[in-house]
Amino acid sequence: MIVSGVEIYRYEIPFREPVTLKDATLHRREGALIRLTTDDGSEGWGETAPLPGFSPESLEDATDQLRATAPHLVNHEVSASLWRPDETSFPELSHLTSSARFGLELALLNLSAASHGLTLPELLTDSPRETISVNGLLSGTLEKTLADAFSMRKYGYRAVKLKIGRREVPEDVETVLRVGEILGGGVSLRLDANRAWGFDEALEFARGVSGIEIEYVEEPLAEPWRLADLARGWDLPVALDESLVGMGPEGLGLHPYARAVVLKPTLLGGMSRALRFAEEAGALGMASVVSSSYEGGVGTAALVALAAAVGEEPAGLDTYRALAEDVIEAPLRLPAPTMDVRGTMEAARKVDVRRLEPVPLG
Ligand code: OSB
Ligand code: MG
Repeated sequence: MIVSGVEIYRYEIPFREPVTLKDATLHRREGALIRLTTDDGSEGWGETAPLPGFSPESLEDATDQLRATAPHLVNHEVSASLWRPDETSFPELSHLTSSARFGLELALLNLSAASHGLTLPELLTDSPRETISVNGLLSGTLEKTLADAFSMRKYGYRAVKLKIGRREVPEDVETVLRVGEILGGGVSLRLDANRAWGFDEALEFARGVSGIEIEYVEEPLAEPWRLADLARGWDLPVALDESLVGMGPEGLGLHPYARAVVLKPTLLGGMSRALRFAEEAGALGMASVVSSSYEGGVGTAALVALAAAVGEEPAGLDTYRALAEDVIEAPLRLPAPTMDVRGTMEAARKVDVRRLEPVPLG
């Protein structure tokens, strides 16, 4: 089969409530969708949505790259061996910014899966999981955090992740202890400090929470090069997130202290790159946690596929609850502690084009 059609669209999805990321407060999620078609009628969608504060590229830059690059995919052969395309099979994609590469690669993968009668996870691996677990996200006031922790335990979440580092350390310690009490032993507790702390604050935190079990803390340090030192001096496991951006999968070997890696394909530069990170992490004994960058339904479904291919760690997809609506006809079944993989793939194929604004090609 041969790629015969390329379209690019812009979308805007309002957030239920404003979302504050780094210094920016966002009222809506904006991004681009790519649709590739073959002349037998198969289609594949991809999503490019740089995340303000986290992606170095703007949506304008990424969209310009899509407009310039997507037309070169026309007449490309869509073979089944397309699974995990790498730089050599698609040199057109190698120079792109991360979000643009994620989007175009995803459109190609989805097209390849569709034209071979496979689901995306089946294209990625021989025996994908049928359901995946989702990691509940806790943030906001203490009252809201405790109430949400209570319901997440009740609804059967296997893991929750609490954002820390935005208050004084003693307040974070207090929150973590109380959340830990509510969760009891059955729900794994993950923490994310987004590089908020100095070395001494991190140590103070570790001493404060030493009584309870914590799966890992993502990126505790404002000076990430001191992570190895910290990992030696405190008895909390560390997970890498921001540190992976700008590092190749082969660089993971330099961080043997890490318990887990948080894989965000929109920020890392695509599905195949995230898969290579997961492979390398596995070889080093680290867990791989697939995680979102506030994608819409098309991108989030791709993360579900990746999680189904990568392993059994609960995936960080709870950001989807922040979206008030979606560009697919039937929104994904989130928030939820687990997701049906096949149903998710079907839902993500039906994009409501009326909600999109066409972008002229370059
Ligand atoms: O810090 O992990 C983060 C989403 C966008 C930007 C940064 C982050 C996140 C998430 C995703 O937390 C949700 C998750 O990992 O559970
Ligand atoms: Mg993080």
